[in-house]
Amino acid sequence: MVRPRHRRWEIAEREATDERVYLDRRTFLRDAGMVGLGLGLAGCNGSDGAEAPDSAMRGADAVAEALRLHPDAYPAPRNPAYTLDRPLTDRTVAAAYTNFYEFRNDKDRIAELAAGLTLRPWTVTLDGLVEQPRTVDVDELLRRLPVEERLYRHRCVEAWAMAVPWTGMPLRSLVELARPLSSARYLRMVSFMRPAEAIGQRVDTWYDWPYHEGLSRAEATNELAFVATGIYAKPLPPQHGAPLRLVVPWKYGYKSIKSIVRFEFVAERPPTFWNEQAPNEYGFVSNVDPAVPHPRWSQATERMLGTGERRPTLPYNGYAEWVADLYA
Ligand SMILES: Nc1nc2c(c(=O)[nH]1)N[C@H]1C(S)=C(S)[C@@H](COP(=O)(O)O)O[C@H]1N2
Ligand SMILES: [Mo]
Repeated sequence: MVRPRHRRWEIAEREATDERVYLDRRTFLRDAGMVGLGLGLAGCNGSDGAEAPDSAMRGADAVAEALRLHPDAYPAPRNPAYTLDRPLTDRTVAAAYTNFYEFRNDKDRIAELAAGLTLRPWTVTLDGLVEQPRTVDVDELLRRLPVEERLYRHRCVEAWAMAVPWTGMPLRSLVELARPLSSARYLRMVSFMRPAEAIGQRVDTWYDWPYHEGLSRAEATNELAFVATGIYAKPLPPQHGAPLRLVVPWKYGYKSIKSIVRFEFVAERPPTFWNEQAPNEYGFVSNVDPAVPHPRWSQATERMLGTGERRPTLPYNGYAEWVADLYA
C-alpha cells in the first residue's frame, strides 16, 4: 500500500526480512510441538507475555468451532436490501488476495501466517464514554445479536475491488449494546496486539501497532456499517479478519479494520493507522471517490479480483443513497 519511510534508528529492510524467515521457522517449530520441549529457538518470547490457554484455537480449528457453535449463523438469512451490480468474487480468489499488515506488508502467504493467530477465546471490550464498560466474548455477541448476510462491494485504495457476501450484524446493534453517552462523538476501534503471533508486529516496527481506526458516531450508526463474523456463509477465515472485523463499504478498504478487540467511544476524532503513516495519501474520512486521485495513481477505475475486469469507480463505492447525507 505504502512504502514506509524508514527512520535511522529503525530496523533495515534486509534484517527485517531475515527475522521474518527466522520467525516463520519458530512458528513451524511451535506447530510441530517442539518449542515446549526446549528444541525451539530461545530468547524470542512475545512481548505480550500471555501464553495461550489450553482451550485456545487457531486457524481451521477455530473456524470449525465457530461453525459448530453457531449453526444458525452460517448460513444466515440474506438481507435483500443490499444487491450487487456485478457477480460475486470467487471465494478462493478473495481469500488469497488480502491486506493484513500485522502479518506481512505484501500479500504473500498472509493466509498461512494468519492461521497462527489465536482466535478463541476472543473477547471484545466496549468502553470509553459509555454508561458501563464491558467485555464480551465474541460467541456471546453472536448469540445475543441477530445475524444476517449482506452482499457488499469492497474497494481497496490500491484500486482493486471485490464483491462478497458477509455474515454479521449492523455495527449499530453493537453501539446500542454499548450504550454510549451523548458526549461520545466518535467510535475508535482497535485490533489485537500480539507480536508473538503476528510477525509483522515484530518486524515492521515503523507502524504504530496495534492497527486502529475510527468513525464518527453518525457513520457508525448508519445502517450500512457492518460487523462481519463470516464471509461466503462460513465463519471468517483468519486472513479476512477473524473473529470479527468492520465492513464500511462506502470507504476505502483500510477503514474496515480486522480482528477487533476494542470499541472505544471518544469525544474527539481519533488518530488512525494509515493517516498517521501518510496523511497526504490516507485521510480519516476516506470515502471512495473517483474524482480524487491517490497522489501516485488514479482512482477513476477499479480492477475486479479474479476476472481483472475494469469498472468505473462509483462515488461512495455506489452507496451514495445510504451515506451521501452524512457529508452534505
Ligand atoms: N487490522 C487490520 N485491518 C485491516 C488491514 C490490516 O492490514 N490490518 N488492511 C485493510 C485493507 S487495506 C483492506 S483492503 C481490507 C482487506 O480486507 P480483506 O482481506 O478481507 O479483503 O482490510 C483492511 N483491514
Ligand atoms: Mo486496502
